[in-house]
Amino acid sequence: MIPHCPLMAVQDPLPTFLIGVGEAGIEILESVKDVVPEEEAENFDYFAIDSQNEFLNKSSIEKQLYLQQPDTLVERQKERFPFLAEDVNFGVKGAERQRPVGRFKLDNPDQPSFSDNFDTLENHIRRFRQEHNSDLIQQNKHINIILVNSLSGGTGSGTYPLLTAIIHYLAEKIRDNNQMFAYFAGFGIVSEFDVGREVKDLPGDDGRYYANSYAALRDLQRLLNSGDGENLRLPVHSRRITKDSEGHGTSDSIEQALEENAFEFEFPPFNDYFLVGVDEDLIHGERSFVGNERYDQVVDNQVAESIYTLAKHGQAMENISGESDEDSRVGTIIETEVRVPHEKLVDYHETKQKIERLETLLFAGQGSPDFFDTDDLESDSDLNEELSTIKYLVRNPTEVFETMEKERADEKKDDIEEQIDSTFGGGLNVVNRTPEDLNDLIENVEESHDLRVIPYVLDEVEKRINEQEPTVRQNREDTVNDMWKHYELSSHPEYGDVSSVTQRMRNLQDFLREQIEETREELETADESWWDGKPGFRGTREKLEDRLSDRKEALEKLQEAINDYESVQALDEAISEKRSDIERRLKKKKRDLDDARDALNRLEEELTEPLSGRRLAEMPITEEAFEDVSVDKLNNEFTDIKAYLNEGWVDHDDFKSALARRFERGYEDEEKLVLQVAEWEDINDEIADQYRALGGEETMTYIEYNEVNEEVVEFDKVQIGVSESSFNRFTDDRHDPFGVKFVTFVRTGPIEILQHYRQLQKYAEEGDLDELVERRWGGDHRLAFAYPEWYGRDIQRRFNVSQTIELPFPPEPDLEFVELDVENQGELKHEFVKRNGVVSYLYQGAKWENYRDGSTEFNGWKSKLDEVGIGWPYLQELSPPPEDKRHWLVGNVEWDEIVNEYKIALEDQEGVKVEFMEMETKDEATE
Ligand SMILES: Nc1nc2c(ncn2[C@@H]2O[C@H](COP(=O)(O)OP(=O)(O)OP(=O)(O)O)[C@@H](O)[C@H]2O)c(=O)[nH]1
Ligand SMILES: [Mg+2]
Repeated sequence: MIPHCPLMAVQDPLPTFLIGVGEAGIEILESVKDVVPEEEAENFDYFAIDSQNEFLNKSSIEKQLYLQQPDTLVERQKERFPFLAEDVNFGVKGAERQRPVGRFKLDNPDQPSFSDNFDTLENHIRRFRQEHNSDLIQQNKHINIILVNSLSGGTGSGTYPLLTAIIHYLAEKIRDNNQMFAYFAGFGIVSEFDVGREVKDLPGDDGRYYANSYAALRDLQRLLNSGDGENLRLPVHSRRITKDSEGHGTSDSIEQALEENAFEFEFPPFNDYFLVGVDEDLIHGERSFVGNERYDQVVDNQVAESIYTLAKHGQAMENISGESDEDSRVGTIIETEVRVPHEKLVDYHETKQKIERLETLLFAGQGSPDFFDTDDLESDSDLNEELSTIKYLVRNPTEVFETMEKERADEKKDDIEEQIDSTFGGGLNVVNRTPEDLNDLIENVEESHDLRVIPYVLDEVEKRINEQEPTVRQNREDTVNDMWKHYELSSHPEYGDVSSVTQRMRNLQDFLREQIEETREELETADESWWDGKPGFRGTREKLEDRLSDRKEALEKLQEAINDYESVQALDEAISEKRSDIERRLKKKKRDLDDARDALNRLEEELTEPLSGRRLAEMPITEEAFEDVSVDKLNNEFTDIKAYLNEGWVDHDDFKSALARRFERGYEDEEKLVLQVAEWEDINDEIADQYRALGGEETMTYIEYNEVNEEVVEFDKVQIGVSESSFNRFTDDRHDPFGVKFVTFVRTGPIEILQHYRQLQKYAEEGDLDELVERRWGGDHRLAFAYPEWYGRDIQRRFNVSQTIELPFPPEPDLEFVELDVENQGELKHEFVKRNGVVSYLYQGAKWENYRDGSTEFNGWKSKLDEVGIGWPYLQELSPPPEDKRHWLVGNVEWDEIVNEYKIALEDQEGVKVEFMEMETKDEATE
């Protein structure tokens, strides 16, 4: 059981500036945006950096930096960038898992150049700080800067040390200039695995993830140990080129940030660095579900919630997070939640309502006595039954009213009649209506009633049409036959040879049109005759004019009869179309009903037996909650966890167990694989001492919930013992009333103590990492290193770093000054060669404890060789064979020749060009 812990006061989150780099970094920033409540949004700002434009384009984050493919001929540049191996490939998209390419895209001379990128970042951070100045001047306040990226890709992982250098510098500047604390934390997503696995069984199908993780973790180790005796230097290579050639990117600020084109770390840059493991099998391919959440969401939400908690309770965080100048620890985070699935229950009841609505709509006819006698309904299957119901409903529209109370049904019918009357009227009115009128009517009725009364409307309209149809049909027939007779078309040579009414109708039309046309032509040419204009007589023109108007009248009359007939036909057709339309729409409703029923079943399952996720636990809901409960009641009365517990819809005991389990999860080893400490017998004393000096492992849990739930959030079921100082409870009225959140921060160190790190190191040493990158990097994992300057020749050699160093030319050593525990001169010479005397002398010069010469200033080559990563064992390795040295001792070979052999070996074997400076002896100097 955890001891009682006083509640903490709530505060606004501290101003927090987040920088997300690469796909993983940007995704996580998006999750933070979702997690931060709207009313606190202004305390957060986001900056997305990627070398892949498509990710930036689809991101909702406005502040962006696109690391472009540099224009300058990359081939020409390579030799000027010691971290670019000769065979490095620049693809078009992003850095394609190549860390050195990521670094180059940030540190390159083109636009945006490194200096431009520096300025952009500085401006964003400065502006953010200024915007929050008024909050910040209040006591105890500080600003957070958080860098998020994966360690196993190319862009985020390859740029993070250099970005860290910039941010570290800017954070220091804020601390110095503003008497304000700037907290700087990093979150690194790292490929996780069970320690001890064969490399071929590691998750995921791209071995570069592991090589990159290893190199990035080694960089992290360098960063965390910086200043321990020696400052860590991070050179910016593009600046040499920029300044030489074009002269841009030389703002004062960057000049101040750099010492001879390099950042210097006098102490570890991070206040905290958190490693977050991902399983490459689960995060790729088909998105895997872990219980109730997708795996990538689990990880992203965990990080997002932790960042939010860090921003919100940063004040307390300061007490345990690192003092940046001495702490070289790393951490991880575990976030869990217990929730009452209120939203899902609301959803359940809304779905249930929807189903009821759809059922009434679809099965209105089921109440009628002869419903089940229908032939269509012989099949037993529900599906056929329901589909038949729809057909039945459409064909038997009055059934709809059978399921209603008589009074209501009558009222409905009356109203529908009225609407039909006002659109269609009765009697001959129908004849003048169009299908558009029918559409309007249907729309109006559907709006004031619903879909299922439409077949009734169609029936009613059809009835009226049917009443009129015989009259209209008879009228057309009579008109045609009368005219046929009148114009004696039966004997017409061209038109007379048909018998059906429709054919006769068409011929009559043609005949009349032809007559009209001919008469018009005749009228145009006919001269006025003597009889024209004389009363009682009809002249030629008058006769023609009479004929014309007779034919016109006839045609009009005919046309009218035809139109009446056709409009009735058109309405009839529209009605059958509408019937099938309604049937289609009802079938669609039927599908909606099926979907809703499925959803309801799923919801019920999720609510009664929720899947427990790794992050999120949802409380099961009891059966009573599924019965007759209105959505309104849910929304008004079930507003927090307490209400659910009081009503008995969630079992209080189960709830307390869930709280205990989620709390304990923060303390379980399997939840913090990347931070597991190696077996004690594998740890050497020095590391063990460091571990103890740093305070071993520290755990701090934040428990957060809404204050309305205070009386029901209890921890009496917690089984593990934890000290009072390792957790805090926070309540407020802003927190989600349906959830309790646990965020656990674990810190330990040094990084060498971690089993995960040591396993990667072992893979590297035993050639397993090389095997993993067989296909992509020709079996050389060293290509994962993007900061070879920080490592020895073993790594640098892969990059063919060509450098020139100036070495003092060593004065010939005199055996007189050599002090060894031997008696005679012959033995001394022998021992001198045997004990690497020459190498020791060259390496340490007069500082070598066995050499006592006060007359030269030769202090050895050590410091110069360190700059190019050549340590004692390398120098020893490239020494000329002992015989040569023996020859020199006996005077057969000149000292100059021996020294020259070293020069040649350094050039040939290590690619380091040596230039000798002449040494002054003390005597010369004083003369
Ligand atoms: N948490 C989390 N991890 C992710 C996500 N997408 C990719 N990763 C992990 O991130 C690593 C790959 O790094 P990315 O962020 O894709 O790489 P990048 O920085 O964009 O670099 P390049 O694409 O190689 O230029 C792998 O370990 C993935 O498992 C994500 O959405 N969330
Ligand atoms: Mg990417």
